[in-house]
Amino acid sequence: MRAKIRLQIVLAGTAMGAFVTNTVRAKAFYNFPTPVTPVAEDTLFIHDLFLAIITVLFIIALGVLLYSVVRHRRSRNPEPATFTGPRTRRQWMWSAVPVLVMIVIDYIVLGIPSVEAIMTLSNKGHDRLVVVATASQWKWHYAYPRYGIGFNSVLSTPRDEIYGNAPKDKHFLLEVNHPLVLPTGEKVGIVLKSTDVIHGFWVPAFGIKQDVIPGYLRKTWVKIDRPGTYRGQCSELCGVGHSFMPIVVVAKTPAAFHEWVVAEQAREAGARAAATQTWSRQRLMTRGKVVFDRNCAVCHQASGLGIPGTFPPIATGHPFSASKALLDKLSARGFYKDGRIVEGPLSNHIDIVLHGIPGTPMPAFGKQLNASDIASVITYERNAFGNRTGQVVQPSRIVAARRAKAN
Ligand code: HEC
Ligand SMILES: [Cu+2]
Repeated sequence: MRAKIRLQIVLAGTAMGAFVTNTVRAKAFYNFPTPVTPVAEDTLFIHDLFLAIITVLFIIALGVLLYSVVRHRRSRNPEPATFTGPRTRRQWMWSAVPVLVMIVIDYIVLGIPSVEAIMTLSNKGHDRLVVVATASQWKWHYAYPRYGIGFNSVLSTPRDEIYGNAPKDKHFLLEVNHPLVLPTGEKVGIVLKSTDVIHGFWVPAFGIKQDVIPGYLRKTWVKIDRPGTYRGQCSELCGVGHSFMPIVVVAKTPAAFHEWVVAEQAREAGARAAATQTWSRQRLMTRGKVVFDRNCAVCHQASGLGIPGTFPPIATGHPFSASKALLDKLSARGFYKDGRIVEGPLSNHIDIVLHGIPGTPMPAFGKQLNASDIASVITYERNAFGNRTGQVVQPSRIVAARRAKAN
């Protein structure tokens, strides 16, 4: 009997020992990712401190419990105690001391670092750079007002991996066509906006998880220690594409960052220049497919068949079964009288892509895509998926449509 109990204690002790060494080593396994910002460092520090304290308390409490079970087991002391609460001074001590210990732990040992961490998080100091991150169903748009650049950042995981037809990459669903690029060692303010529903900006290595609320401006900040690629995800369930809007941040040294800014400005200037050229049909179609797959397929599907009830098909001959409210909005613009996108007038098509369809999930792409991309995607929609209008839209027409609406 005795030997058995002793064995149990030894086993429990070993398990606990393994647990403790594991938490100590956890850094290398399933702990937080290595922190790279002051906020993340504070968070990890508090987490480790808390874990160390509760591990010690847990061992003490479990030890006392096991000791009592063995020491006062029935076979040794069949008289049950009749304890009715603290009476003597000593009994009061036994009750008061743990309460005091908890107060010290909660309000001092953990309280002070916690308040400090919250103050770090709400640092109002000067930002060397401000970027605006705009969340929409289901992508991010990053703008750098100071440099006049901005771009969409959309999932780049191939569809075959998503649908299980190809082996999954190491960064499955955590890869984008165009990451957010930030300089290291500088305080960067990140202003967060949403164009539709609540999204969440979450990058674990930064220790940041900020809800993005439509109609409000939220702000957070980072000061990244070292160059690298940091991956995160939208952390608020925001619709069917919720898992398809990761956040990828590439941190570069300030010098490399400025090189990137210059290259990016040149790329955007190139795109603006391209918008003044006349594009061949082939060029529009090739670019249009890329733009469609990146920006439209999340809803209208790469097949162009849409999703009944929610997202209308683009492909010809597929009627859209949806609520009257949704259908009315389309028929008001000449779309979907009998399930053919090609019957929608071109000028309305342009208007829909530029300005979206208010009151529906169809987003306004006017500020997210450049004129060439919008011209390409409209040309593509009107000439792919069995749609044979033969119509070609030049970027200059989009530039003009934008201007007309702006006035
Ligand atoms: C977030 C989901 C979503 C995305 C992304 C999206 N759409 Fe739509 N789109 C919709 C919905 C919903 C409607 C239908 C609205 C209604 O019923 O009034 C629609 C309607 C349309 C229509 C008119 C109806 C039709 O199918 O003929 C066109 C054209 C269109 N979208 C083009 C685009 C293009 C081009 C893109 C990409 C640049 C795109 N959409 C991206 C949701 C989306
Ligand atoms: Cu989201």
